[in-house]
Amino acid sequence: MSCSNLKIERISHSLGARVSNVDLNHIDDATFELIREALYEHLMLVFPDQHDLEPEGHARFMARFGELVVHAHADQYSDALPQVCVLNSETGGRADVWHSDVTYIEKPPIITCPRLVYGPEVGGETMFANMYLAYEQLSQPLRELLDGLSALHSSTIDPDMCWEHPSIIDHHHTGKRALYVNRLFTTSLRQLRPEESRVLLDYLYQHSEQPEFGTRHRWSKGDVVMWDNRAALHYAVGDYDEPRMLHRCMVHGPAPRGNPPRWQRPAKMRASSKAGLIARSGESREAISG
Ligand SMILES: O=C(O)CCC(=O)C(=O)O
Ligand SMILES: [Fe+2]
Repeated sequence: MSCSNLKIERISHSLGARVSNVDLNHIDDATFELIREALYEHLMLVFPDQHDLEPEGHARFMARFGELVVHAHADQYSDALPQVCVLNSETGGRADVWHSDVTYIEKPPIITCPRLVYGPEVGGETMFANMYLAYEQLSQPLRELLDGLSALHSSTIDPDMCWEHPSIIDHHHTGKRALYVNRLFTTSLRQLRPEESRVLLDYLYQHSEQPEFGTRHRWSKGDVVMWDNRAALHYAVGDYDEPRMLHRCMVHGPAPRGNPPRWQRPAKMRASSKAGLIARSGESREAISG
């Protein structure tokens, strides 16, 4: 299909666009470039009516963005296509906590793209938040503080899988600054004391999850949705009982860039029951593969 037919319409004030008049099985180079630029401009794209897109075509389309990720903890579609993972609501494939995917590794995916295989008639929507806006709408002093702090992210399934990233990142493609912490995987701000870290992270989650920064997608059969996993958060609303299944591809990218920490980690504190409680609160996080 020629790129002149591509139609891109914004779907909310904060992020997201619907891309129509395109068949993801047949994309020429010019159309692909328009889609990539639209993704980085709108952070989240919806491609309706991709009824003929099979897992092979889905993976082929996504591989144009870069090397595909094989997720360590998610079910794989098949031995031949381990890059397509299966999120089945009946076997734990639910993610009803705000997050960005797999931030607990050195190089978290830059793009995530699920396709709805089946889902409930109503409900099972997915919410998104724009983390450029979250950054921009912090006060100058708080932005400056965060700029000097790194954040620890750890897997909810294997706590030995963890990585430290800047809490403010410079986006690898746009160069814009984004807040880079999420409720599911970020466990501490490393240069603060545990109590300080808890309070500040709680504030940052509440701030970034506010409705003004977000939008909500109601899925229809044939929908493919794609997001910028460095500049957007998402939340899969868990309000349904019917079976729901997604096939998902993710794209590898560089390690998140940002300024180095400006301070040392605080000296080890005296054992305090309060600090222990705060440190342990991470254990109550549900095991979600993200
Ligand atoms: O179930 C959804 O809508 C999204 C699930 C999710 O978190 C993901 O695909 O990364
Ligand atoms: Fe996710």
